[in-house]
Amino acid sequence: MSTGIGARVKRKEDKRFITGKGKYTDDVRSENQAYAAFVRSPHAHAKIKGIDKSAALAMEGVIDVLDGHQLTGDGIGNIICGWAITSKDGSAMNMGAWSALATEKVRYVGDAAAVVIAETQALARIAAEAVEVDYEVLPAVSNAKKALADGAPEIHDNAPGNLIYDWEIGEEAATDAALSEAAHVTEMEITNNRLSPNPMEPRSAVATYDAAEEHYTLYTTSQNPHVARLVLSAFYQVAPEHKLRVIAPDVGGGFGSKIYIYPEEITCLWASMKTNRSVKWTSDRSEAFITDAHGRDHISTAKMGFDADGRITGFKVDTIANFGAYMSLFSSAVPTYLYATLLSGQYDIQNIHCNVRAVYTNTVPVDAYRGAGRPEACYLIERMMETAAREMGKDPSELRRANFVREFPHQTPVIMAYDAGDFDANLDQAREAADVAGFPARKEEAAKRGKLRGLGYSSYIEACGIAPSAAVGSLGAGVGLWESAEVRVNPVGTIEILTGSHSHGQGHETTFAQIVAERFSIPIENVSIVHGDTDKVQFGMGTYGSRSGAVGMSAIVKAMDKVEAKVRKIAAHVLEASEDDIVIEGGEVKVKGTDKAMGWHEVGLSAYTAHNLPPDMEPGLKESAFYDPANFTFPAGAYICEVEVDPETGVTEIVRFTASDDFGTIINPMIVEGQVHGGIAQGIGQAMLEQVVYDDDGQLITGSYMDYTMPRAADLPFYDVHHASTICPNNPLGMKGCGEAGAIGSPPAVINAITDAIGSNTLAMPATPHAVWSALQAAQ
Ligand code: MCN
Repeated sequence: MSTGIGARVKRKEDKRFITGKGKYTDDVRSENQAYAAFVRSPHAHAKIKGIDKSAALAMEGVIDVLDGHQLTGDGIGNIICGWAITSKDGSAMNMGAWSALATEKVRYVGDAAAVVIAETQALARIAAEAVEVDYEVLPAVSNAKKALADGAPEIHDNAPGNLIYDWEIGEEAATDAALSEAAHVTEMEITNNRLSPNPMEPRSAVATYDAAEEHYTLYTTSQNPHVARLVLSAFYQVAPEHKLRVIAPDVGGGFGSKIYIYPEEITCLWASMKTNRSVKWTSDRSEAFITDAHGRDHISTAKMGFDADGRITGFKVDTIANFGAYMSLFSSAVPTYLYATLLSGQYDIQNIHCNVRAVYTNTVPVDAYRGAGRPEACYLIERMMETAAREMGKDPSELRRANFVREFPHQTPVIMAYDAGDFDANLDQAREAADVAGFPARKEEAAKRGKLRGLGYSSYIEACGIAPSAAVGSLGAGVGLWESAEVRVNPVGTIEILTGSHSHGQGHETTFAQIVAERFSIPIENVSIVHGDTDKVQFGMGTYGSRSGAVGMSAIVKAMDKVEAKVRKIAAHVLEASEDDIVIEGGEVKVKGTDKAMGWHEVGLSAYTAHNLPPDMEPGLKESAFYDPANFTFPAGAYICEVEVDPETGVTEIVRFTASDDFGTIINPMIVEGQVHGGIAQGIGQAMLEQVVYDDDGQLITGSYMDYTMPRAADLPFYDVHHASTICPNNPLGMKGCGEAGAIGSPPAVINAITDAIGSNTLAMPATPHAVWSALQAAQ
């Protein structure tokens, strides 16, 4: 059975995961293990007037109680946002100070004012309850629009009116002119609901300080351990890079929420030095709801103008983005370069203008969550397209076709240059698989049963594998967005791949091994993937933005090119042939058209024994590469959702969900389908079930699974997933990312289907039975 590119290889890593043998951060136990529990604010906004630690310190087994003044006094720096956005008036963004332990003020429910270090986790938690923080409660604001209003409580002194930045992209005057001359203008106010990421494994950190070596080791639930080390070292001054090892072992999902360096890891590292103990903290689910970065939370108004033939003439958007109480690591980039730059969708739109105001509120910080900006853009465009089609009496798929980009490369007016795609092919395939032609009959049959049936489309495009580094640097990014890889051929021919990507559910140990096994014609069992340890892997930018395939695997390909070049030289020398005649196949390195061959393992051995190498060749067989792509990749697709609504109750069932995606070259169709299934499940969760709710005082109403509804198996349909691929011209494998597509494309398809069924467009996510029923009543 083939295990190469295109093969449905079962995941190598699943053996340990499904037999309970995974090694997660919370499984790490050090000899001198102590435990941390944070003293968290019950108020959304309050001054800290004093902290009385005496009762907690008096408890037997409590090692120390540490506060923010001690932390800053030791020189630990503030948490930063790593992407500088410049407002349209040229001013820098207003980044308020964020100390890992609050000093003067707490700014959201859950903000930590102190930490208890104790002999057991239970004791640490009990002692944290005994720490008395004297708060002076201040007025709070949780809604972004209200935070911008006159007289709203101000959260950071250096952010007047709670405004972080007021940014724009595109040509406003040209867009206004296009809208004023349009034959039809569709106008909508659209909210993108706030979500909590909820990976299966909660966040965790185990920090150990070795006083003799002045060295720190941090095990943590990170998607990017090298970036964590860089930031911990360069900005938070926890330790110099060569004195800090960060290990992200098995990580049980992240969905973006484990990209960031949170207060807890910083505090554990510092506390391990202060107490000379290994300090462990593991979040429980309640703590995750009030500390893991949330996602989305946009309020937008949008106008889309059309000419008489249904061609889009202009698109104008005004967005308010809720950032929560502090600016998290990549927060500033999400509603700007990951959102507004995607507002052209799959369409040829000459005039686009988008204004974004980023706003502080007394809520958990908001940052990237699966899709990050692109689901918000896609939802906006695809709700507008469907609404416009209804208003103009046009078929929604025909309106889309009238506007599809068909020539590539295509430069949009909002930075992105689409490199390849065939949007018609995806739409055709999805329509056929969804049996759109048979929909009227199904609708009629449903009506006989008293049910309302609806069908909704979404033609999405997204950008992943953010690149190139020079371009993102010019837009304000504080890091490069390349990836590195090292290919180590061992003396007996087995291969270790050291990658800067990090797998936390995406199956890298399998797909990465597939391309290596195919290239060197060796069994996939002979390839292992090493990731997630700054002491093993030279450097890496980690996994987010569906970059590991397009960028991480490309780095492996580049390193394999170098290995192959050396293998050819060695074989040509030993077999006395020309390098050009060497082929690698069937586990051997051969001379084409002859019976002269060496086993793959013999080449490895030759490289290490070095008894018979070409003159001047270095011994050994390991090569590395850093790969910086020339452009993003642009996955795209067409999703069609069909629903049935019970008009008596508003209960909605997704009866059919069809996807046709373009992910370029597909390495492992089974893993890709799994990614699409998971993404769509999260998109359906956003569309129908999930929403973080704060009351006006900043108290979190949805702080547990009793109130925050995660999709369960029974809420989800079977998915019908297809592919219609175009090859990405910007990376050696021709791949496009697949990890976020489902979450980006699916929400508008669901809401378009429900609004089609109920004949009312005034429906916001999540479309709970109550929301659907209310919209239905309002329409009657
Ligand atoms: N792949 C492939 N062929 C393609 C594209 C990808 O076979 N044309 C394979 C890749 O080799 C990889 C997987 O599909 O094994 C996903 O690849 P890619 O799209 O490059 O995404 P990343 O590996 O970079 O993963 C990040 C992406 C993001 S941004 C989020 S958020 C997300 C997601 O992946 N979080 C996840 N999927 C997740 N899946 C799980 N189980 N857990 C998460 O936290």
